[in-house]
Amino acid sequence: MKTRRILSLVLFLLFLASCAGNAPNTEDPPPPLIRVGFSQVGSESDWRLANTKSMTNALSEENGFELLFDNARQKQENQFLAIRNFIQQEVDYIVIAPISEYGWDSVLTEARDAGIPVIIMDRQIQVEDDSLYTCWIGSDFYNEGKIAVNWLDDQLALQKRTDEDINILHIQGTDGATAQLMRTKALEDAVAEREHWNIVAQLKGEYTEAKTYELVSEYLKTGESFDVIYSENDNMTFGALRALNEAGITHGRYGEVTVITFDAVREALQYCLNGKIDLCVECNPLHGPRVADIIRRLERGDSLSKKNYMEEISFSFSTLTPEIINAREY
Ligand code: GZL
Repeated sequence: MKTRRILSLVLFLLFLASCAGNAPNTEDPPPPLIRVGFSQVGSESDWRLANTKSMTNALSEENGFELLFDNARQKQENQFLAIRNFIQQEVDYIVIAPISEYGWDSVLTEARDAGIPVIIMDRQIQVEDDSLYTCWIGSDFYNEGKIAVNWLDDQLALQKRTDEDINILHIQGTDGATAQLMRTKALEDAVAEREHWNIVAQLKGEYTEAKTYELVSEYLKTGESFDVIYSENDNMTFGALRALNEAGITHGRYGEVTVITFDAVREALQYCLNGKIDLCVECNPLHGPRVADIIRRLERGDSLSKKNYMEEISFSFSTLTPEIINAREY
């Protein structure tokens, strides 16, 4: 921020000097680019790739930004290194998509001491002093989970199965990610309130297809049966379905196992239209334009709300069409 203000002043003085000596200069110098350091979780899922694309498209040079991008490859220590590097390079803003909610106090204090505003995007963070970050933009992950459990309630009522024991295989995302914590809490709260719902196992799929395929293949060897898969992102769901298919277990609209998934990337919606997934709960990754708008408003000195939520919906076989899928951005 400091560098950019000094640069603006120098450019303005040069501009005045050019006016004094010659004919008025009709070509105003372009304003200096806003330098943004962005620390991204990784590239673990289709959702994450869509999120990165949205950010790089919005924070482009033609839009007035210089983007310094770092992929932490799902390791928080890589995020700390990247943020310290951004501070060294005296960026104007730091944007963080945090891997986990915890451990941010020290590095964000360094950013504040350097006078660099921090915007948190996607998952949230827990810090002693929330003035360490300017604002957050992301999803209401608990509400996403509520959408899923309320839909399951309705389906079981339609099928007259409200008094039947319902065994749920729960596939969780990265430990400590807000999406994991809140989607898990929504399911666990629902199970606590329903005497017939039972979580048979909680597998930690790390949001990846490969890890989940391995865990579900292993789990199926126990012979435990289950009626529902509640999977905290689409890529883990794809891994689980691959394992079910290999074991000859049917799933989806007419299958033995009801499938609930989160993110609603295009491939998951296609599975849903084909009757192989029952419910896709949207988690909107297209934060780029909103983050760019937040930075422009900060540049103007506008006030901002601390938390900014994305609008989200859900999709099932009965609401999806090929046109809806084709119109999706990710
Ligand atoms: C949710 C995001 C999660 C997605 C996963 O906002 O943090 O991380 O649900 C991604 O696909 O890996």
